[in-house]
Amino acid sequence: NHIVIATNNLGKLKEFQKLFAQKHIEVSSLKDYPEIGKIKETGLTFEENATLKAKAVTKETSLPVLADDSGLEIDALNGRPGIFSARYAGDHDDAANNAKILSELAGVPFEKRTATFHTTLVLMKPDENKLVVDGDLKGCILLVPRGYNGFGYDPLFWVPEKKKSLAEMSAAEKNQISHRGKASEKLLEVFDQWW
Ligand code: ITT
Ligand code: NA
Repeated sequence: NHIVIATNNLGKLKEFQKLFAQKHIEVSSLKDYPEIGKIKETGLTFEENATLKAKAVTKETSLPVLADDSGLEIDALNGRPGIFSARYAGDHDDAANNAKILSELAGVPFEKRTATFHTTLVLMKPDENKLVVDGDLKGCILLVPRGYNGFGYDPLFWVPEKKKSLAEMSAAEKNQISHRGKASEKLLEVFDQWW
């Protein structure tokens, strides 16, 4: 089995490689298809954006494709950055995004910094038949970053049950509890039947 992951994000790709290895599913990513240009994420929801990515890549490759659209929803910011998480501070720059979140939350006490990480996955066959699953992780936005693992907003995201930020966890630990890990688990449960 071989799936193309419709992502340019190396952090996501590494997590999927680990998650899918258990099922002996081989994955490639958009790095292996440099001819596929930027896909415009013009949707208004995670599912619409994941579907746009999946459709564009299955058209180009004629292979089954998995697309991931994710984001961080911060309660004190009315759910922002949400679907705008990747380019919140302008271009896709993790450090700038994190700095923007911290400055917008300046003065907001820890107990009011609750947030949810969300992932929607769309698995699509070349006939455009799709399977949609999602996963959430609840936590809090730290006052200062902690940890060096993971990617994106991980250093800012505190998981109370684990008493660690996502960036203080190993890849395996993060996959066990994360939004992407939970969504992938659902996907893998129905994968054989759907395939
Ligand atoms: P692709 O569209 O190519 O997959 P992207 O990074 O643009 O890559 P999204 O549109 O889903 O992906 O944007 C999600 C944003 O949220 C992006 O800034 C990520 O760095 C961040 N993000 C997603 N999952 C994350 C996670 O598990 N931990 C930390 N940050 C995450
Ligand atoms: Na997106």
